[in-house]
Amino acid sequence: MSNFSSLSDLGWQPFFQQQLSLDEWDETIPARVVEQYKSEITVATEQGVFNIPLLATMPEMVVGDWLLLDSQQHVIRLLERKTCFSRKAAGSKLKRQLISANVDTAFIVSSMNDDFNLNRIERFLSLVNESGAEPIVLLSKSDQSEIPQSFVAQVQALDPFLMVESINCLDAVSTKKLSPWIKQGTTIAVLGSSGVGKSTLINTLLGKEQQSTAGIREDDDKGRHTTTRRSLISLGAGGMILDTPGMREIQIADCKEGIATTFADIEAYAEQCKFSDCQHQAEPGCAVQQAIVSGDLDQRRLNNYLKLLREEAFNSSSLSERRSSDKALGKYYKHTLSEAHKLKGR
Ligand SMILES: Nc1nc2c(ncn2[C@@H]2O[C@H](COP(=O)(O)OP(=O)(O)OP(=O)(O)O)[C@@H](O)[C@H]2O)c(=O)[nH]1
Ligand SMILES: [Mg+2]
Ligand SMILES: [Zn+2]
Repeated sequence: MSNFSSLSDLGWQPFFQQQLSLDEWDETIPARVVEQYKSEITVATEQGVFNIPLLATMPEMVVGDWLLLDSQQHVIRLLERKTCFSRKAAGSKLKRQLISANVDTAFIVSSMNDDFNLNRIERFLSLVNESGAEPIVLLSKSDQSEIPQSFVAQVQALDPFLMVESINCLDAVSTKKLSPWIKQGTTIAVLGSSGVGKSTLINTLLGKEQQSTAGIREDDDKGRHTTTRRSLISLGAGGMILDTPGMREIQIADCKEGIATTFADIEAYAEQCKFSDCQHQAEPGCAVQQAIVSGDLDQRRLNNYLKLLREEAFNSSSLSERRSSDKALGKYYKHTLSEAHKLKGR
């Protein structure tokens, strides 16, 4: 990243500016988290890019966050997030993991080969819709497909208002299509499974090979997890773009509204069901089943909707159980501590 970017180049917007008092505006330095490591974060400011060690007293921060620093580069506070992506942490039933903050637009990339999967696209759409960012589905490797239009049609059939583009990530002429979203002051996240061309797209937009890329497996078109860390990259006056490691089966939690937005068609049918608690299986008067019979709705889409709802309910309840058990544990520690003090005092 070049050393002297304007705040606007870094994605600064009125939403963040409004959070500063006049004193803060005079005395503090806004800084954007562009990379994170175990014990430090990298931030970009108008003065340049540097690392700040993480302390236990600091709030949880994630790539994309805006911080206020004092003149010694100490973190004063974290600004409120405009949008936030999170998922259920891998390998844990109970933890939510932040993926990124303050993303305006999400490119959901899927390649037009054996790795293409509508269920996965709907999963990403739920996550992005929940976050408040605008989703754009990019169907990559248009140069390798003989039937790109049929892939586009399949995705467009999910939602007539969804933005869908087919692109060749290697070709700057093709990626020109994305220019309406590449603009100063905005932040884009590039999401999708490994090998779909996320880093390739970013390199083409940058006009240089900054991010590593690697060929995919020939037998099943899956990628090799080349990108291993999230990094927020400056496109100069074209805003900021976030490269992410491939996420295959991103586990969702706390995502009810995102699912409702993504599957608005099914939710509208469900309003017409005879029973308000209809499960849309074999109940009489089920308008959702009726839509399947009439060919207006795909069984695949309904199955995925029900699956995501079950997963969301399961993960969110484990998260809230964890929150209440954390509270109970806190009380227990306090109680034990005060008992110990009493004992000592005797
Ligand atoms: N022909 C063609 N090849 C592409 C396209 N996009 C990406 N590739 C190739 O696909 C391979 C994987 O691309 P990457 O950019 O590394 O994929 P990625 O999504 O960043 O993968 P991870 O970092 O593993 O998550 C590379 O060999 C790219 O050259 C495309 O639109 N057309
Ligand atoms: Mg990559
Ligand atoms: Zn029903």
